[in-house]
Order: sequence, then C-alpha cells, then structure tokens
Amino acid sequence: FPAYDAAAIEGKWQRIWDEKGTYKTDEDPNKPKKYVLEMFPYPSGDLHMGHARNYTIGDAMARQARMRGYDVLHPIGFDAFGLPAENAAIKHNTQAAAWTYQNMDNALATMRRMGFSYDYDRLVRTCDPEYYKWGQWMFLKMWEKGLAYRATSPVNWCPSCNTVLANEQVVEGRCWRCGSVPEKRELSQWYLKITDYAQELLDDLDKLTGWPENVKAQQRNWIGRSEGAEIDFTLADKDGVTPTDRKITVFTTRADTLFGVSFFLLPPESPLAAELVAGTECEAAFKELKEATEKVSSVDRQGSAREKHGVFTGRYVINPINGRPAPIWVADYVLMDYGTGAVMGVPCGDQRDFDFAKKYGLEIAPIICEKDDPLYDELKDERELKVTSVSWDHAMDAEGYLVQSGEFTGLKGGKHSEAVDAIIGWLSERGLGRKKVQFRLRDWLISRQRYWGNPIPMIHCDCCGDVPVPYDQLPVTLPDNLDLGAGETLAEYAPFYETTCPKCGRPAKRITDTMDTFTCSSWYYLRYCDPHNTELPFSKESVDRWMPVDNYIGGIEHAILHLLYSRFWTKVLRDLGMIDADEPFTNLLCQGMVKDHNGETMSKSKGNVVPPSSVIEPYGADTMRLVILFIAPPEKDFDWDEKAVAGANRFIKRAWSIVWQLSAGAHAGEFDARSLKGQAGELFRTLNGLGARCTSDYDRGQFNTAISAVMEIVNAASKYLNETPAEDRVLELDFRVAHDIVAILAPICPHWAEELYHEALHLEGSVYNEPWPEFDPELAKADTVEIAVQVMGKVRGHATIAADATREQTEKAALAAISEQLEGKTVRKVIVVPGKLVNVVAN
Ligand code: ANZ
Ligand code: ZN
Repeated sequence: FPAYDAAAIEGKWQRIWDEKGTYKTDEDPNKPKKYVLEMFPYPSGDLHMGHARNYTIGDAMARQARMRGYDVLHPIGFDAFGLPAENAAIKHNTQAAAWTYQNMDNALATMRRMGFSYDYDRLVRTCDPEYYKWGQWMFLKMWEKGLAYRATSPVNWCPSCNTVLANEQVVEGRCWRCGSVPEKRELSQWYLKITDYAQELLDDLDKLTGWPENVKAQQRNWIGRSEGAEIDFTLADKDGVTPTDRKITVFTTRADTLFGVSFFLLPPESPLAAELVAGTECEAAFKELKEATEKVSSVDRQGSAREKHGVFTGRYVINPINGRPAPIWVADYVLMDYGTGAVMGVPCGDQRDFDFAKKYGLEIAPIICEKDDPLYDELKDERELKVTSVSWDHAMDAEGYLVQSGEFTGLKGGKHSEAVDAIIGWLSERGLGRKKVQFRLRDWLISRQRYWGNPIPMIHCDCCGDVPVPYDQLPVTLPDNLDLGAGETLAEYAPFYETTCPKCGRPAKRITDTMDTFTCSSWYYLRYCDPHNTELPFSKESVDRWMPVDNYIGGIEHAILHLLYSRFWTKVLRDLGMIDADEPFTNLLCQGMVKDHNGETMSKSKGNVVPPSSVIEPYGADTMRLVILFIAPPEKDFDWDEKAVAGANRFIKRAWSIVWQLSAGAHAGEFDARSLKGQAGELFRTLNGLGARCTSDYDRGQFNTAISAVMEIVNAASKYLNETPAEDRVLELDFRVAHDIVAILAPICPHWAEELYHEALHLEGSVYNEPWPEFDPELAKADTVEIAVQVMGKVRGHATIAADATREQTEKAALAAISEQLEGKTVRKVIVVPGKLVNVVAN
C-alpha cells in the first residue's frame, strides 16, 4: 500500500471538496439544524496558533455534526474594520482597505490549507459596503426607537489610539488595545442604550446553561445590579442650618445607616461642587484636587487600598431623617457616573468612609453594632445620637443591630435587612426617598474618531439638529482616497462631510465618527444565515431556521465585550421583530490558550511564536489538527510541545497502515458477531466499547479522550493483525473495523480519512455523507472470561467461566481446574475475586 504523503493527499482533497462543494450548507428543512460557529478573526496578519486551535475545535464539531445527520451551518468571515489596519496604512502610506483585503486573502489561504469545512460562499467581511450598510440600517432603527442617542459627558479618551473608548474597553484602568491610561474628556458622543436591557441581560444569564460559569459571573458582575434607595438631602444655606429649596439625592444600598451620616460626598467632577466653592476660600484646594483626580483611572479611584483625598466645600446638607446638618466634602473615591453621583458618608458602616473620616478627623457615629460589642450593651436602647466616636480600627461591615437610630433602634441592620426596609418605608411615606435598583452597566459608547470603521449614518444640520441619513441613501460609504499617511481624518475631509440636510435642504455636515467595531461583530452571525440578501440584513425566515448558534467557540477575552454586546443586539433585533431568538449562543466553549513550551504566552515581542506553517509544512494539516485536539481538552491551556507533534504524526502513519492492512482483500458485509472467536471476538468487543466511549466524548467536545479511544482501537486492530492466522480472519469484520476507524477519525483528520475512504475502502462519495457509525456497548461485553486459579497465592491453573457466573459457579470451576494439585490436601478457604481470580488455601 502507498506511503502516507500528507502534502499530496491534502492538496488533492482540498481541490475535490472545493469542486464538489462538499461543505455547502444543505438548507434541507427535513434535517435537524446545527449552527457551529467560531469567533471570526481580525485580519491583522496571518493566522496564529490560537486561531488554528479555535477553528480546529469548531471544524471537528461541524464535521461530526454532519455525519450525525445534521444540516450544518459552518461559516467564516472577518472582523475587518479597526485600528491596526489604519495604523499600518499610516505607517506604510497605503490604504487601510488594501492592507485588510490582502491579510484576509492570506488568512483564507491558511484556512483552506488547514482543511476547514467552511461554506465559503457565505463569507462575511465587515468592511464590505454590502455588509456595513446593514449596520447603519440597524443604527437608524435603534435611533428611531430611542435606543441610539448623542450625549455630552466625560468619556475615556485614549491618547495613543486618538479615540474614545467604551467602558468595556477600559480593562483594569487601561486601553484594551494599547495599554495606555485613558484620560477623561468631556465630549459629545454617540451611545446605544444597552442599559434598557440591563435587567433582561442579567436574568437571561440563568437560561444559558451551556455557558461556562466564569463567563456568566463576569457578565453579572459587569451588569452590577444593586438594590437600594435614593434619598433626598436638602442643601443648607451658607449658615449651615437653614434649608434651601435645593435637593441633593444620593444612592445607597444601606438606608439602614441613615442616622450615621457624618458627612456628605461629591466627586471632584461635580458641577454642583464647583458651584458651591466658587469664589470661596475652598476653591483653590478644590481645583487642585480636581486636576489631580483627572489623572487617575476610575478603577484606581475606587481601589480600597488607595489613599483617599478630599476637600471641604464649606457647605452642609440636612439629613432628612433627623434634621442634622452634615458637611459636604469633595472626595476622589466618589464617581460622577455611578448612582446619582453623590454619596452619604457613613464611616461606621463603610470602610472607605471610615478611612476618609480617620484621615480628615470627621466624626464616626456608631449606629450599628454586633451584639458582642461592648458598645451594644451601652447603646442598645439609645435612640438619640450621644456617642460620635469609636475605638474601632475598621468599619462595621457585618450585620448588626441599630443603635442611636430613633424609632428604628433595635432593628436588625445590614444589606437587605429589615432596617433597610423600615427606613425606606418611612422616607417613602414622606416623599423623601424611594426604592431604587441601580446598575453598574453604562450605555455603550459607540462613536470612534477614527477612519477605518462603519460611518455613523447621521447628518448634523444647524437648523434641524441631528438628522438620520434616509434609508435609500445607505450605505454612507467610506471614502477610499484619504491621505492617512499625511494624518488626514474624516473630520477634515470635505468631500465626505459636506452634504445637505435631508430635512430642510440647507448645507449640513455629515457625522464623521465611525462606529466601534464591536457593533460589526454584534450581528455577523445573523448575516451568515442569509449573506447575499440585498433587501434586508437577513430574512426572518432564514435566521429563525438557524438561530441560535448551537456551538460558539472563541476566546475568554470576549467574556464581557463581544459576548455582552451580541446578547444586547440580539434582544434589540428581537424587539424590532426581526428574529425570534432571545439569546444568540446556546453553548459557549472558551478555548484555552496555546503557550510556548515554557508555558509563556506566545507573542511577537517575546519571539516565541510557533507559526502554524511550521507544523503544516513538514507534517501536514491533519497532524496539526490532531496534535491540537489531542494535547489537551479544548477549554484548557496547553504548552506547545514538539514531541507531541512528532507523536501525532507517528500515530497518523500507524493508523494509515493499519487501515490499509485491514482493508486489503476485505469487503463490506454482514457477519455473525456471536460466532467471532478469540482475537476476532476481542477486536469486535473493543471496537464497540471504545467506539461508544469515543462517540460520547465527541458529543461532550472532549476530543482528546475521543482520540485516545481511537488509538486504543488501532492498537487492538494491530494486535489482531499480528496474532490472527490469515485463515481465522473475518473479512467483513476487517472491513467494518477499518471503516469505523476512518469514520471516527474523520472529523479530526479529514484529508487522511477521505483518502482512505476512497483508496483503501474503495467507497464512493464522501465520508462526511456517511452516517456516524453505530456502536453498541452491550456488544462490548464478553460472554466468557478467563480467570486465574491460585493455590496459596501461586497461579496453578486457569478456568473459563461465564461472564455473569455466580460466586458458587466460579468456585466450582476453579476447584475443578486445579483438582490434580489439590489431591491429598484439605481445602481450608477459597477466596474469589469476581471476574479475575480465585485463591485456594489448602494444606
Ligand atoms: C451609604 C453606605 C453605608 C453605603 C454603608 C455603603 C455602606 P454598590 O453595592 O456597588 O451599588 N456609592 C454610591 N454612589 C457612589 C458613587 N457615585 N461613587 C462611589 N461610591 C458610591 O455600592 C453602593 C454604595 O456605594 C452606596 O451605599 C454608597 O455608599 C456608595 F455602611 O451609602 B453606601
Ligand atoms: Zn489605546
């Protein structure tokens, strides 16, 4: 039989699959559907190992699903807009589009070389006007529903990317892309109202039983739901006691601590704070704090370890529950964009307030105590505020009982406690406060001051304000002749921005911001369902057939960004009546990282990148695919290992040779499994037992153990070939084993499998049009077993017994087998190890 020549086989089959359209989606409504999707790549250069792993996992799933009888949708595309293309264009003085299309072509060539079973006719490239037109269309739909809006507020500006960032793109206080610390700038920007969906995005996480817990936990945390109350304080006049008619509202999760308010806090950005200190002796210190705070990220500002800074404003608020005045301070740990942007300072219950009070010598009134605290005995019946200092070294953050809290004294306090409810109730009756649910999630800032993105389809007219571009004028196309190398931007490019108002016809200016690329990736999986539609982004019929995605595979780094935005987008489109699904992705698999052999992340700067070509060229794509899936379960990280590559290649060759040997002269046909003897019977049992195990491992996506099972079958077949005399071989069994090895390895090593399917097994068509083989674990059970029989611990003979023999039957057979050795001896004891051995104690 021929030697295994990976390069020749792989080229041949890639050509044939292309010609025959083997991986075109059937669109057969009589079959059950399966939508297998890998997160589409950003075309920044050639594909790396992480991509190879991502797509290999998805490809194995898609191919197996095909063999399982599903109508499979397995598409690919590119997340093609974004800054790297623009930066490369600036650097090399070329066009971003040219760079991007070139990279996409390179990546596609590598994908084909890897033998991925994509339906390439459905290719989606987000920078194609046929695609981004529909992103603009959806923006306009959201605008009409009030889900897209423009607002001026302090935003994160990345000084090195020269654009604003969404909150989700500030990761641990830094730009997600370049690692710079963003600055806060007050800018007019465009937003999508993801906060309208905060509760549903949170609730529906519980439905996503096919998602990893940690991804759901990250989303829950990011959405950050807090139940609490809004409480209105009254600003006091300059004398500090006379109420004015101005209210300042706080958000608190601890209304129970209202009697312990020692001070009141505003953030340095607060316009109200600026107004209160204007022209006073506090103004200089305030301005200094404000400037210093601008340099600190909001994550750092909230960090509990960071030293807190504050200045007194000289003014007071009046506490609604007891009429006590509290001094208004400006503090850098208070944020403008959470809650109401104002905080009631309760040092006895909040560690940050406690630290702040200690630093600035402010009162710490104990209004909640644990029962074993000596203060509790002293104050438990005390309704008036008598004690305003404590000897504690930290705040009381556990549950306790209210003291010095008027009529609420004695109630149990803490988060969600009866005291919280009682005090909110009291305030509500008087119109001084109300229950409030607060989310940490902010609206999604989508405008970017960059060229290579999807233009926001809006026009600004001095008379009419912001006016949408009429639908029949979509898409707003990106100009392709900007001089990026010379630093030209859309905002400076008159042929783009000069236009007329669609409403009044006067000269007007097109919006020159483009949309965050995460808007493009929020719905690409819907376009794949109907990629050539020119009337709509997709037909409802097509998305309702294919959605939701059954298996989505990608990196954990998208836990919040892409995976949260896509969920939001899906819900918006559902509410627009365009799709039935509530959630886009039923099962999510976050694949682990591929690290170098020292366990370090591969990166260009470290110079430790192993390019896929370094494996594909010498060994072939099938070896590459095999090693990627064999080395670790999909969700685990693994360290790249040269020896594993060589090992995988040895196995492919060995399996190749075993299949050829088995199939030589063999033929398909029925055989009587019960009459198989010796090695043949054993091979048949192994095939059924391990085949069944392999199948269930596939179904759970555990490819590494599925491959181990195939390896064991190959070993058993090898033993059979070596030890069975030619005349005892059963040719139908040989064929069946060869066939099944080919079939169950086909999702992983597709070229190898197709070649053997045709050349060794002489079958027609494609192995992917075959049903997945059936394995019956019942048939794996042997009818008889051979047990060892020992006398005083030494093996003296063997007995063949029925696999389900009773203890008595086993003992009887064992004693019969060694009757000669027992002659003249007395049997004292018989120890039976079922199915294995019998030990006889005799003397
Ligand atoms: C009084 C209080 C007493 C508080 C106490 C806590 C403990 P979560 O759970 O994250 O929602 N807070 C409210 N708005 C803030 C802002 N803009 N910047 C900084 N802190 C703010 O946290 C809610 C708590 O965070 C609120 O409850 C408030 O402090 C603070 F013993 O109010 B609390
Ligand atoms: Zn940046």
